[in-house]
Amino acid sequence: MAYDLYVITDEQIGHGLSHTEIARRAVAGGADTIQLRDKRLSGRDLLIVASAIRKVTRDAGALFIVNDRLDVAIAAGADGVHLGESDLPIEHARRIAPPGFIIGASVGSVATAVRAGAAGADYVALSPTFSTASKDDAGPGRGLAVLSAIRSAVSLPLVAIGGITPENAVDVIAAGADGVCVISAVVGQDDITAAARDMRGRIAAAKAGDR
Ligand code: TZP
Ligand code: MG
Repeated sequence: MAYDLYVITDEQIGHGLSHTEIARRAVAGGADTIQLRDKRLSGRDLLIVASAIRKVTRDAGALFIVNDRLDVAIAAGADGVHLGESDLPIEHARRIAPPGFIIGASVGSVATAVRAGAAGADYVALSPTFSTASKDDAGPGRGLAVLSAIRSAVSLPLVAIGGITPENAVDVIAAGADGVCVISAVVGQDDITAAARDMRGRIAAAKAGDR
């Protein structure tokens, strides 16, 4: 299923590999969703990278999501955009997005998850689920209790983002997430493909109730 293993590209954490190479290695290990995230790039440069990742993900049968930039996501033919609380409001993005376009939303509580669903989000990400050094302004981890409460309150696909490791992934799935969204646990590893494969296996085992 989409969002089981959702990998965000990051060239700093990826030891200098390009976004496209990170995406290539992650999908080779079974990542089913790739998000391009780079706050430094201009729209024009982001579009060039997004177009390359579009090809990699299409060839692999993976979803492709662009962080923050709905315009770039649409221009590159991505499957969707991921929006946070300081990005375009979901309702407004929905008005511009083509039919079937995926809009994902970062949420921090049950209330914001319910609101995102009502506004038209296609999936929600509890951000950050645990504390993380990968995003400067992520704030404190919200924890598994909030994840479970969101699971009870919304029927949309739910992913956990922030501080997910091979060790805690099983708990995250057990708490009700449909998948995990990671940077360092995959992109920060020497062998990105092997790390993705390992994480995917753990998620599959957790979903099978095989702990
Ligand atoms: N949004 C919320 S936490 C986060 C983002 C982009 C960083 C996740 O990185 P890691 O290394 O998986 O904790
Ligand atoms: Mg954002």
